[in-house]
This record gives sequence, structure tokens and C-alpha cells, in this order.
Amino acid sequence: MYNRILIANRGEIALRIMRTCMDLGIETVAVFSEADRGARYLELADEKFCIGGAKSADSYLKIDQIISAAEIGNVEAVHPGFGFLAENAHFNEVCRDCNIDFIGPTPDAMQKLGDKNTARSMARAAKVPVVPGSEGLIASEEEAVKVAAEIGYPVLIKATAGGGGKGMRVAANALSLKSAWQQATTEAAAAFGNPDVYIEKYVELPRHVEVQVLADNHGNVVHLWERDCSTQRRHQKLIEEAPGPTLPKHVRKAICEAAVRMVQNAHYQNAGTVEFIVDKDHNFYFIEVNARIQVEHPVSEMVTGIDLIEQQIRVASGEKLPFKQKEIPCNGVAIECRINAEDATKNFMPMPGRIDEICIPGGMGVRFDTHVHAGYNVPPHYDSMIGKMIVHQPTREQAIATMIRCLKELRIKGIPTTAPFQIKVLQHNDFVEGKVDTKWVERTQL
Ligand code: MV4
Repeated sequence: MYNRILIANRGEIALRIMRTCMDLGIETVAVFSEADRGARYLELADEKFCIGGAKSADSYLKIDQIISAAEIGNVEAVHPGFGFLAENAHFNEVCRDCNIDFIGPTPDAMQKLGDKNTARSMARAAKVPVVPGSEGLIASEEEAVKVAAEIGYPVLIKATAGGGGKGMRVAANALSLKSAWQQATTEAAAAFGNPDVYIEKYVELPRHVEVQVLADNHGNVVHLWERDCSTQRRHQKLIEEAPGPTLPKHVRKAICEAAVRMVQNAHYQNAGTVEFIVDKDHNFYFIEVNARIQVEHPVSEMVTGIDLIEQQIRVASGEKLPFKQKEIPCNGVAIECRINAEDATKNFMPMPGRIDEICIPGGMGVRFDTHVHAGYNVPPHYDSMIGKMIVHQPTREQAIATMIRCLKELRIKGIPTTAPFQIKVLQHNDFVEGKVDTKWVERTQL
């Protein structure tokens, strides 16, 4: 087990990692930008280093600065959290070259799975269902038209270096496909430095279901069941829950087993998420692997009783998984609401600023992961999430009721948040009946 770990992140996930490290008796080294100087969570670290200016590019994305902090801080491992450098294979490699463990997959697995077309081929090889589409990359608009004619419209053009919805274009017919291909490749080259795209049949109004997986360095792989993340707006998740509310038992079993096969074949190690879309007939299709711990990992922790950050650290240090698949339950229902400093009445405009007062809910099955406090200034430089309300109850009905109570009890004075909007979603019949797909928020007047 490690003695000292550097946390290459900020905010609630940095505090989340610190807490598990402290529970395990592991010292922590924190890094912070000028914008985060003085943040209260930093006081919990055994040592902290300023790594640069407020802009992410000047601090949390500065590999040399973070490595310097790791060297001076004399750490054995780095936990990247999510976002920033969490899926940067080069950073992963630099850590290992400097004899610092990267708490995550190998650079090779990260690199391969980061290329979405390669990941798709790996899924096929693992007999994981993929959306009907091109065998490989599409080199011209003529080839795009040919492939689309075979799979049928509408089709989705995806950037192989994209992910999370970035670099996607829908085309309803051959004419629009030609311009969509041009736009997609130009946009991908500009955004990712890689113009390569592939094509898939567009699955209308899918649900977004993802499977949490955990693999050690000894060939053992388990899943921690699935999460439904369909309640999202423009690819920004708002509410996540475990287990998925609409999956029949046989589909849950199949999708979780497919995720395990994918991870085994990819020689993936540590925590990861295998993401699927599920159509109205419960057909599921592989989309991508997220090679990091995710924002919504707490809902999987609540229903399984497993501390995922602890297991990430143990696995990275070479330990074997301490449980077999049959020992991992899925108890009750957990729901997470991301509390963002945004004004839902103003098109979810980010509203950074000072939190004058905050009252955090509690009670049976209530968890609020946050780094903010009264007097905290929400900086404008990073994403707008200021905390995550998580509830865990025996049934989905109870979990929804407790979440609504908590969102009402939550008092944050000084900035608007998404809580009032999420109350409306949780009270809506479609949500209660599990009829929310990935476009529901955008088409429903709340
Ligand atoms: C799709 C899809 C429908 N058909 N692929 C979105 C980003 C990445 N996670 C994969 N995504 C999707 N891939 C096919 N062939 C629907 C999504 C999707 C989505 C698409 C548009 C708007 C919001 C979305 C939310 C989740 C998934």
C-alpha cells in the first residue's frame, strides 16, 4: 500500500480522494491553481503545491508542473480524478517514466480505448453488440454515402478522437450526409487534431446506460452493475441512478457481462465505465469506454457498498480484487443529482460567485459530496458543478421522495443552482415511470 499519493485534480473529487486516502492512512499531496488558493479542502492535505494560474491550461493541465509537485512531494502514485489529465495517455506515460504509479489503466489501454473507432473494433472482437455501421474509418464522402445506403438513414458521423458527444453529426439523407461528412472531419481536425470519422446507424431516443467495471493487475474483472444517465442536457448529465430503472433482468445480466468481456479483451486495469445506448426494445449497443473514475461513481458505491476510490488505489498498488462477482450485491436504489452553479431559468447559464450561506441536508441514506462552504467563491474557470446530492433507499419511489426532500432542504444563498430544476424533473410522471430518454430534458417544458 502507498504511503503518499498526489491528487492531480481539484474541488469535490479531490476532496473525495483525500477522504479515502486519510481513511487508509495514506498521506496526500494536493495541487492547486491561483484560483483555488485558500480553498478549505486543501487544508486537509499533508502538503500542497501551487502549480500555476487560474486557467486550466496554466495549472491542472500542466504535466511538468504536476510531475514537479509529485517529485518534490515524494509521492509513489498520482490519482488523476476525472476531467483534466485523467484520460491523457501521455501524462499516464510520463508518470510511469518517472517511476510514479498512475492510478488508472495502462497508457496502451487508455490510448486504444481513447480512439473510438478502435474501441468499436475491440468491442466487436469481444462479441459486444455495436451499432450497425462502418467497419472502420470513412475516408471520403462517397464512401460515407455507400456505407449509409447499406445501414439506412438516419446515420451518425462520429469523430474517432471525439467522445462524450463531441464531434458528432446526424445525417438524414445522402445530400445532407456529404456536407455533414465535410463538417465532421473539419471540426474533428480542429478540435482533436485528428480528422478521422466513422459512421453508425443513428439510434433514435436511446437511454444512456453504463456499466461500472473494476479490474486488477492479475486478470480479475468484476462489474458493479449499471447506471442510467439518460437525464441529461446537451451531453451534460443532470441525474444518474443505479440500477437502471427500466432494464429487464436478462438485459441487465447481458449488458454487465458484455462490459466485463470488453474489459478483459482490452486488458484494461483499474476502474472504468463501459458506456452503452439502449433502444426502446431494450437492444443495447456499445458506444465507448471511459477510462477514468466518473462523476457519478457514488451511486454504484451506495448500491454495492464498495469504495471505488479505495479499490482504485489498492489495484494500482498491485493488490488483487478482494471480492468475486457473486459477492457484489446491488442493494436498493441510489440517485445522484449534480448540483451546478447554473441558472436553469436562463438556459443553464453558469453563475459563478460567492456562496454566502449553505445548509446541507442529511438523514438516512443521504450523502452530499462537495468542497464548497459558506464564504466560498465559485470560480468561473472550471466546470460549474459545486456538489453532488446522492440518496440511497430500498426502493426507487423512496429514493425519489428522499431526493426531492433533500433538494428542497438544500439552502445555498448567493448563487442560483440546478436544484429547483431537478425537483421538477423528479416530480415529473415520465421520470417516475422511467420514460426519460437522452433527449427528454431538451424536449420537455418544465
Ligand atoms: C449514439 C446515439 C445514437 N445512435 N450513437 C453521445 C455521446 C456518446 N456518449 C455517444 N452518444 C450517443 N451515441 C448512435 N449510433 C446517441 C448518443 C447519445 C446522445 C446523442 C445525442 C444527444 C445526447 C446523447 C446522450 C447520450 C447518448
